[in-house]
Amino acid sequence: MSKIEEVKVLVETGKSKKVAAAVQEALDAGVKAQDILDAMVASMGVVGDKFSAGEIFVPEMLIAAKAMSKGVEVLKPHMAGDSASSLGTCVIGTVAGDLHDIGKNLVSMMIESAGFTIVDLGVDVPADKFVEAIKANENVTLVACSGLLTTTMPALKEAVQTIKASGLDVKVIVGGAPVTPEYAAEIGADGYAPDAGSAAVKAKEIVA
Ligand code: B1M
Repeated sequence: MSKIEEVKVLVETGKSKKVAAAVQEALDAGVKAQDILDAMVASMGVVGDKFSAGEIFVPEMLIAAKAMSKGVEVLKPHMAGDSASSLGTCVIGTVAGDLHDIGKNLVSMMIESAGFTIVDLGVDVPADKFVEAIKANENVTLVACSGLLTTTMPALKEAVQTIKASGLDVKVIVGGAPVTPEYAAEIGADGYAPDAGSAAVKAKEIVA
């Protein structure tokens, strides 16, 4: 089995104690960080499909997520981009009612490496907490809201509209698997991105 396949299997089966070492071994063997990340994201897709098929349940999804997070920690220093410029502070969080944070953490990592300072509010963030964080932190230029569930898309809308109604001068970017560019435009977001890499590109574009 190749190093990258080994990482995939360890994530899918939630072997969090072994993933970090396997990711490091893959890097040492010359596998690119982005390829390892893509493999782990694909693994989470497999996990989701198994959940949909009733082959696994929430605890298995949770341990797979923990395993992936361990792998991402090892990759983080290898994913850093050009952060020489300062584009201000980005407040980021997963919206109210939603506990998914892997995608949000990847977006955070990429936006940070694009030149933003990150204030991460975590998961299950009510709309008014985003506004409080914009006021409480210096030079907030961007808010990034993630939502992974179709049931939390209204919370995404509430977050964007509460931020906009506050009159604070910030741009808002949204994303997450069920979000579409059309929905982002409909709820008044300034930007949408389908994945972490393009979120960083879009963040720079809308703040510039
Ligand atoms: Co949940 N879950 N989950 N889950 N979970 C999904 C999302 C699901 C698709 C699984 C499935 O049914 N196939 C499904 C949602 C269906 C839907 O609404 N359409 C689902 C469900 C139903 C649920 C529960 C309701 C299950 C239950 O309790 N019956 C429950 C809800 C809990 C809650 O949030 N209130 C639940 C719980 C959980 C766990 C807690 C067990 C765990 C999360 C742990 C954690 O995050 N720490 C979990 C997991 C792991 C998943 C799957 C398997 C993996 C998610 C993931 O991390 N993917 C997921 C299935 C899947 O994704 N195929 C699933 C990898 C990650 C890199 O991708 O988060 O999509 P993703 O992020 C992407 C893009 O979306 C984008 O960039 C990232 C890639 O670069 N992106 C942005 C994300 N945010 C962005 C923001 C941006 C821009 C881009 O700008 C700001």
